[in-house]
Amino acid sequence: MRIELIDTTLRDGQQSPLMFDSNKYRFNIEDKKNIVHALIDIGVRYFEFFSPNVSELERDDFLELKEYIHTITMEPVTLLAHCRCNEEDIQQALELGFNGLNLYYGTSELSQKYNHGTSLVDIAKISAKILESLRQTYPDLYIRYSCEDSFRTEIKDILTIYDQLNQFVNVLGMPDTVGVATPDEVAKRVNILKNSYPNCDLECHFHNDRGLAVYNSIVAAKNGVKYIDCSIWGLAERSGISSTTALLLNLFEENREYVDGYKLTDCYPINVLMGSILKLQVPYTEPVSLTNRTHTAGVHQKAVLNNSEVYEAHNLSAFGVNRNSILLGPLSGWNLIAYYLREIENFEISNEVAKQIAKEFKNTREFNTKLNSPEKLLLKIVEKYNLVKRILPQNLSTSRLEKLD
Ligand code: HCA
Repeated sequence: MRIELIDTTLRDGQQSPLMFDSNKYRFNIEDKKNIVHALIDIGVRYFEFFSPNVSELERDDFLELKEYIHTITMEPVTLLAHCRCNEEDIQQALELGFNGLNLYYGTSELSQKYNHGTSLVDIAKISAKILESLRQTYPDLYIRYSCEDSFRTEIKDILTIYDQLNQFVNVLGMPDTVGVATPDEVAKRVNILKNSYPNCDLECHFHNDRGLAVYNSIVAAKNGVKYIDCSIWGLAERSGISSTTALLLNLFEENREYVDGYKLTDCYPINVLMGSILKLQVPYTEPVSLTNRTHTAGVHQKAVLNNSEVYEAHNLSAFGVNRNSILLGPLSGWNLIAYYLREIENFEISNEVAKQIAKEFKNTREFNTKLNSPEKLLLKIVEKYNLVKRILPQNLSTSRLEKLD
């Protein structure tokens, strides 16, 4: 079964502290169009937006994006408003043209006490009443209902609520709002909900406070969850949620059917797109990144020059990372130095001389000034050796040999 990714880059993503760190605060309409376009190209068909009452700007941008999306795909796309389960928010969303609702109500004891002051009994009663009439008026509307902070809400309390409203919704959610879920608990709860409500699909939203968001998402998928929330770079409140491309990579590794119809080669470009919007490098923790094909230690570099699979287990070029990177630096060994001087600087150099140069290069203490790039330092050392440069024909001088042999 294909897993449907629910993109929330434009909702939870804009709640990320990185928006502040990058002085961006919010995506502008061009950013949003580029993001949505790239995600549609990848194959995402579900997009979550703020509830229209969050701000006029978000409201206006949604209207423009809704029109824009129709110009880029003929396929059905579900545009979800992330709304509190109250009549006013729902009404505004429907008037604006959303064709899906991601409704939520905080159900943990903390939420009952400090967020809204409503008891579980009342949450169930209020929500069931709203949903029943919503379903009557809009028989085809995509409706998801979630107990927010599910993993700090006792499962019996979730069942009490979902028992009363499952017949009115398409999807029941299980957000791990503060990132406390563990894989065992995810598997257990998914199975309880699956068995209790066979007519509803399930959706998960995992925060990364313990670094488990992607792992929990995979466990959810393996246990039968159809919809998983994610965002580019995993942008979301605090340390975020599952990153779209990390999720696709892991779903792919687990079971090819999960990623049926997704254009995986667009994964790295979408991470670079976010980098260009935020003016930041793709995070080094992103699995689908050039960093993940970058090698610094001598032993690694030598092996990778011969066969990159020695230190690259995942086929990241299938995810759009089309090249790898070997960084000349203080940990490089003579193999890379010989390679660099022969193939890139065109010097005639024996292995013995390369070894001597490597020794000097590794022992230099000048690596940490910005002015001295490792390449400059190396060439300074090389000057003393009076090496001869090969003169290459013009047409060859730009086509670099990428292997030692
Ligand atoms: C929030 C909380 C939320 C909602 C997730 C959901 C969470 O930012 O309002 O409704 O699926 O993690 O619970 O992101």
